[in-house]
Amino acid sequence: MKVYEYPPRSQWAEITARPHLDTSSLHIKVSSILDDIRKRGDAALKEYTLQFDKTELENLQVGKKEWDKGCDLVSPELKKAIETARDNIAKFHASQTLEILKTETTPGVVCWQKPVGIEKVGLYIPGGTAPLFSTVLMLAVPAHIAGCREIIMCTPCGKNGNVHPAVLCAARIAGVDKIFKLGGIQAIGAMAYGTESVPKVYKIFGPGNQYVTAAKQIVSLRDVAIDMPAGPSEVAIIADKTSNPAFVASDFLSQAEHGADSQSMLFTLDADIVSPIQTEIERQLSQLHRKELTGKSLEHSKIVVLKNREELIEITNEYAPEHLIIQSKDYNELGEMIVNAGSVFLGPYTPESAGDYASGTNHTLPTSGYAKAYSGVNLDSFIRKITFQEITREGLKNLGKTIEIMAANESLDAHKNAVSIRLSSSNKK
Ligand code: HSO
Ligand code: ZN
Repeated sequence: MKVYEYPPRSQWAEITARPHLDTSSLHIKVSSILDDIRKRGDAALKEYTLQFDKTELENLQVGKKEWDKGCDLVSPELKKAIETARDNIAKFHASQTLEILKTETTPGVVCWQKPVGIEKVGLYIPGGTAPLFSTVLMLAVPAHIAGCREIIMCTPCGKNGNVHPAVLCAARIAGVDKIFKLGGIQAIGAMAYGTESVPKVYKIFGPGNQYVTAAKQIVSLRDVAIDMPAGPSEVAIIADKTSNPAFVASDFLSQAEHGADSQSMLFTLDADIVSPIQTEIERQLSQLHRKELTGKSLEHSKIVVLKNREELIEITNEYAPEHLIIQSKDYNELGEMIVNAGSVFLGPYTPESAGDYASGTNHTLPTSGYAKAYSGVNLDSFIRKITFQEITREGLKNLGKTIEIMAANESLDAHKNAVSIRLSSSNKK
């Protein structure tokens, strides 16, 4: 962990920079695999799964019995926890539903927006050492509320050919329709193009490694929409002398634990709190299962002591963290000043873990500074808003001149005629 005390502004760009992951060199390799999947469908999916994941698949889809059996392996305690999380995520995302508002912009001219769920969505859940079944809830629950008609999911299976039981259980509880045992490039290609077994979807969601990210970028150029650009996970914490060093350290580590490329940042005005927090980080780190990997991520994590409140807020907004935890005494006031962040956690009893699992907010969030322009996944991510309008004869009389003048000035006669012809017609229907 590097500590910066009162860094000059000229150093801020370096402090807030993320390690740049250049996936362009991967693109040629990933593109050729995607092309092959597009051409050869299931056969290509099976071959690449054997080559990359060392698994021979007969059926790509998880059968009903297999799904039931996986769910039975999950303890009642975990099942209940998943259900509680599902309920809170559902409550929060349902609260984002928009009321349809009809607006009369000119007498006789009525316009409105109707939210419609994307018909077919594909969710990607990575495998790895700790399959994050919580991500299944974060994607499938809002998809359901949005009214998506077909929700499919791809996730790699283990060497034994089985998908992790908790992933199966979360998918059942969240209402996923079909699961396919596909990981990495194969999963993204299958959902983007469709194959004999895997339906094509219109939008792909979910995190993944650099191969998944490259594949999502490539398929999004032509074939399918994607949720957002993805990079390594990160947290920034703002703390002061009233903050509990053990709480701060636990949040710092909870994000670092995700992967060697994760980043945790601490911003403070109080140089005195740095040492007790560092001591706590060392103490808690030594007790973690994933202490080696977490230690690696700490190597590029940073503690920054700033001169004043303006600097504190400015550097936080410049960093635009995926997660921001504010544990200072004036956390509400500071929170109001935040304009760039994926998700903000206010006060000493609001750990990021709450949002990661069960408070109700979504944990699929913009990383790498994308919080300056993107929102995290929410109900809108699964919806298109279709505009409607209805104009009466009287309404067209009121607005017609404006349209005709504009059309004429764009030299678009047919546009003008579409109004003139109606207004001059004697047919009152
Ligand atoms: N912090 C992660 C989400 C997660 N944490 C899943 C635990 N499980 C990215 O926002
Ligand atoms: Zn997390």
